[in-house]
Amino acid sequence: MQRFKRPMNLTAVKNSFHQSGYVDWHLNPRLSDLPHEDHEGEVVVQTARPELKRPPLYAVVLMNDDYTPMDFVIEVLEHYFSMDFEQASQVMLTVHYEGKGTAGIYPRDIAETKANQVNNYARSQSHPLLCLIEPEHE
Ligand code: TYC
Repeated sequence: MQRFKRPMNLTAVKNSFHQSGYVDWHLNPRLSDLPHEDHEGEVVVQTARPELKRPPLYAVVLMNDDYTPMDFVIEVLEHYFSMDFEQASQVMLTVHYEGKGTAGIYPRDIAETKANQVNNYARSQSHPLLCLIEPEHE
């Protein structure tokens, strides 16, 4: 069966784009305000500079302490930060020897959520492990 797309004007394209709730900052081209249709009646969508800036980033930082078992810190890094055992061990040892270390870098909401998850999990297992977030300036 052959299907024909119903031609949409630019306003309809914009409306459906905005109604879709698709507002991911780095994939959200702003549609041009100037309608531009070719002679076949097909809509040509011009992209413009993105409306939104990159979000500020935050480092999720683990602090050293004398009581949390090394294995537990490695498990946290594997589970919440998707590290393999080698990476997780490296980061854990950096924290152990240098006092603190970065587990990952994320937009603020994600960083806060991860830090809360780590702190809640550590507390649920009666470990004093502390996870903080810090503004990340490159
Ligand atoms: N210093 C802890 C120990 O010797 C290990 C540890 C590593 C604790 C990293 C916290 O964020 C941390 N058991």
